[in-house]
Amino acid sequence: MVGYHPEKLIAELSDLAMELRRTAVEMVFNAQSSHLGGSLSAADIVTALYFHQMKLDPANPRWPERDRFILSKGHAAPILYATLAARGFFPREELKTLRQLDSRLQGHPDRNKTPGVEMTSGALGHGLSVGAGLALAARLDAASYRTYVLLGDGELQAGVVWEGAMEAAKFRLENLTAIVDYNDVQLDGFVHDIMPVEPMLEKWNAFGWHTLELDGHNMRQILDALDEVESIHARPTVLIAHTTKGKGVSFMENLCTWHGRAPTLEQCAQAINELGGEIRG
Ligand SMILES: Cc1ncc(C[n+]2csc(CCOP(=O)(O)OP(=O)(O)O)c2C)c(N)n1
Repeated sequence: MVGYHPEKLIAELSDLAMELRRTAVEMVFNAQSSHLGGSLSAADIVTALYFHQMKLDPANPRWPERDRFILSKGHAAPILYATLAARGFFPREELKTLRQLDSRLQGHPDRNKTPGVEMTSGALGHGLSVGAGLALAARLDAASYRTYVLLGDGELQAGVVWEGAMEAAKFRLENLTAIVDYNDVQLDGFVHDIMPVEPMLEKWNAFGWHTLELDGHNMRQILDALDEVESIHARPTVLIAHTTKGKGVSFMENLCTWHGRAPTLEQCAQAINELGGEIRG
């Protein structure tokens, strides 16, 4: 049976995801640049991982036994930075420096700069192969950490993703979990128009993966799926998480025009309001 998660936990994590969305909006407004749509779609998944699922020690970001998270869709850096700061990897104050020269928070994640970032990403497609390498390394070291890789559905159009998928199945990497943030929107249009990735479940199954499908904005379903992953043996698992790009902000939802645009002050205020908060000074 999938673990029971109390209502209180679900509500707390869902609220936290909203708070992290608000933080991401503020960051992108301050920087007047970066990627909100794919940050807002990933917020619930990233919150569940960092505030419930993963073993971490923010005071010791390179603790050998930590679970690893790879943001393969590296352009969603704002939600990762908002989460890392909230989890205590670095001061929240630093979030204001997003994309500034010499900041530790560059437009795309840099593992040599930012505490808690496991992989330098941004060039789409590479996270799954690196994640498979980490998972294989864990096995060779007899270490118990797990590796989670978050991919965009548009990113799945990159052939190298499937090389990683083959490798993970060949080595039966049960300690590797891929999560597809399946919002059906990429940079300049719908994924189903530009280069369809369906049939999604059949593809991953054919590559030898265990597949789970869920609503990527339903915290209970996310936690249940992450629990179920741990009962799967001799195969990697992929969570196909159905999401909405720009989730929570009415004028951003499902629009590729908000893939990489910064809000005006009025739009920022409205977005934060719709996400249940008030703009801070
Ligand atoms: C190899 C590579 N090609 C192109 C890009 C430019 N690019 C950045 S984000 C993006 C769209 C990604 O869509 P998706 O993976 O669905 O991300 P999400 O909708 O979750 O933001 C593209 C094409 C890139 N970063 N890397």
